[in-house]
Amino acid sequence: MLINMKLFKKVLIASRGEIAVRIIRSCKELGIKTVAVYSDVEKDSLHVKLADESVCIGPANPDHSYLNIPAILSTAEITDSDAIHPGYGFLSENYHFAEACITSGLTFIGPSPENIRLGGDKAKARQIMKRKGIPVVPGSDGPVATEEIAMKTARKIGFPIVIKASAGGGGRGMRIVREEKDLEQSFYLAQREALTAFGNSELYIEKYIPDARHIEVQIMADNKGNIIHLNERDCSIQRRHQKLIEESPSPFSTSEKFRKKIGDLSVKAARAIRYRNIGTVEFIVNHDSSIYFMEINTRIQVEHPVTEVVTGIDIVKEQIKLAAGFPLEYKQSQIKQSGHAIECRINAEDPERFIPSPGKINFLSIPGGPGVRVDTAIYTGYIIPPHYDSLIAKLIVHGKDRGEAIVRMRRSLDEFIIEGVRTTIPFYKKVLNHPDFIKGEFDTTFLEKMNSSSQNGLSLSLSKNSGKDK
Ligand code: MV4
Repeated sequence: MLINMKLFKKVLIASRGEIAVRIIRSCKELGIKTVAVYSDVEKDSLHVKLADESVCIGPANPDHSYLNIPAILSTAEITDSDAIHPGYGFLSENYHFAEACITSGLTFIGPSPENIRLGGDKAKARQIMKRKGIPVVPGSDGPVATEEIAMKTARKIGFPIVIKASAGGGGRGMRIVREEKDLEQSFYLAQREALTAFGNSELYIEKYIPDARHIEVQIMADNKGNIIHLNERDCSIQRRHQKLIEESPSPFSTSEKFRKKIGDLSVKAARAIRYRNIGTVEFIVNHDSSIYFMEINTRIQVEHPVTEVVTGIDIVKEQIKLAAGFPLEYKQSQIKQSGHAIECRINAEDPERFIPSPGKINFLSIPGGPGVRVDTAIYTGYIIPPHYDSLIAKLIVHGKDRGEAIVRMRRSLDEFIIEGVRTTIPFYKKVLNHPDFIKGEFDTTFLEKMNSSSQNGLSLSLSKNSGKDK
């Protein structure tokens, strides 16, 4: 039911690759014109082909193209766009960019600049959530300025602890300290790393929860303070804090009681900071099912299709409508979860060493059939540039239950043919055949355990078609 509020005439998508294609698709269904921006090595990319208009905004180096705020804003001006969608990555969590869009008279399709600023200050966000009665991991109350304060905090909560960067997130700059004797050096190394990586050396401390689960909840809020959640996603299988496999529901949330609890907590967290638009609240969940707030992500996430297929909701469309001032279209009671979804992030990387493998795709055949979705911007003949993230496709499957989703994912990985570059498809075939994954018994240490068991000669059989992904 669309009330007679105006949506946008034209949206500039300030991103590239599969997420730019994804946003163009939702814009088209809403009758919104689209503007693609691209760097001078991407004139043949799919998001440029699909957009109504496209403008080259600079050279391959993202600093001078996809991160070039003046170039993006002036492109919005000359194309007469009335809104900007930042996608994910690049400027999507840069609150200066959100402010600059608004100052230029454009709608920023995302949360408020204040939400983004706080989402980017992990120590502050943690402190606010704690004060609002949301459970956080025992640790420092805000940032720790000196090694002495860090030591005092660590002694109070007990080792192992983890040192995190306030401006970090996604585990970047995270250091686990298992014994007191290692704290001083780790603290100063973490400070230097945070300053180099984020331009901000501020750190905070938490008790390290070993063998935890990473469970996050999709939230949606309108500009009137109505907030709902779209249930959880389990993202515990990560490599160097890069999520690899995501699924919903979490195999760990076996009871509706747990799912309701983590869902209610995510809405409470959003309300605590007067959140607007869509976002994701991340939690660490202990083996005893205790739930701890971790951080809030103020953008559309790579793994959003997992939630889309189990709820039947187009999250990008809702994001655009919420940014235009529309009220939430759904009540919490209308959010139903049907079946089970799994996503594998396919990267153009060596499947053992995860080293990028850019180049020309000589032949591509995409899986399909019941319950299969592939979000991608590649095509036969496309040249994967070396300048950007190596994610080339997201393979999402939907089954009536987890068992069917696993079998469907295996079948789809076998069908997926990408020739000309190396990909991580063989890696996923291993994971989807691993007994612990099949049982749903995995946590954040799954990859270490899988690699150490394969190194001890217990290597898992690669699927028979692994050679296809050369
Ligand atoms: C933690 C944790 C355990 N204890 N914090 C990693 C990325 C970011 N989302 C937060 N992360 C974690 N924070 C405390 N206090 C476990 C993770 C974590 C993780 C850690 C190491 C290796 C893989 C991981 C996968 C998911 C979450």
